[in-house]
Amino acid sequence: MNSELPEERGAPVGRRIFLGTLGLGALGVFAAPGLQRGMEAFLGAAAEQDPTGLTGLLPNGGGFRYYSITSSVPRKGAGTYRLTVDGLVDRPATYTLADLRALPQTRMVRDVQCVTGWRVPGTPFEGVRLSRLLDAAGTHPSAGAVRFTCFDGAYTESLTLEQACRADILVALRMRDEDLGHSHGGPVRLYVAPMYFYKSAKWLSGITVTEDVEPGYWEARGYDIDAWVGRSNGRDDEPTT
Ligand SMILES: Nc1nc2c(c(=O)[nH]1)N[C@H]1C(S)=C(S)[C@@H](COP(=O)(O)O)O[C@H]1N2
Ligand SMILES: [Mo]
Repeated sequence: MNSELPEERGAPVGRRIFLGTLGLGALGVFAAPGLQRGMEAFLGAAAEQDPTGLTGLLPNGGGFRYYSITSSVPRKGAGTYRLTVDGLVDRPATYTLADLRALPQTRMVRDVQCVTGWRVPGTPFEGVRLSRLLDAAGTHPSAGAVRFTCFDGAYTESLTLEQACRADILVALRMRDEDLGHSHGGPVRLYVAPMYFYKSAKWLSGITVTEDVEPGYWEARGYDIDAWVGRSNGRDDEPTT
């Protein structure tokens, strides 16, 4: 599944019907302020009908857009969430949400920039530095990259080990000073502050240390692997860090 670009997918008729449905639903849900839970339910329902990736057109609150490459994503919370760290490491580990919350938290406020053009200024993210989890695991001398997997069962991302050790990359538990909601990739997403937002994998479930970079979902479909804001993907946006 998901082997083609969104623009190339789906029958045109189905897409028209889908967008029509979406427009009506959006009016009903987004007219009411403060209905975060209702909005998440709506986004989930919309994504359910959307094998095309067009949910990227949906507002996700506060200037964000909702993206998911899968039609549905299971909900995970304190009881069911697990993050595994494995691959070329001395000490593989599995973290619960409580484990992650017990580690030192770093809060950063930077702009968020999507490669499709939208930008959200001054967004607080908070969580555990990725470098801390990698240090705890102890990477082998042959390690050169990190691969990220998600409990949506489909999205992947990657960084070089050097990039992954930067201080401005978080395993984020909070966004805008609230626990990460499901629609933003909660309970835990990656946050790669200096790069386009597609690097910030939502619903993070696995961190695997590898020898070489394995291109992530969008990179296998043409986006740059080194996704520095303003210096990649043919764009000249203001850097976010
Ligand atoms: N698991 C997963 N992570 C993902 C994506 C996705 O489709 N699935 N989309 C990426 C893209 S292109 C963007 S712009 C952001 C959108 O995050 P948001 O839905 O919180 O606005 O998530 C990124 N991480
Ligand atoms: Mo994006």
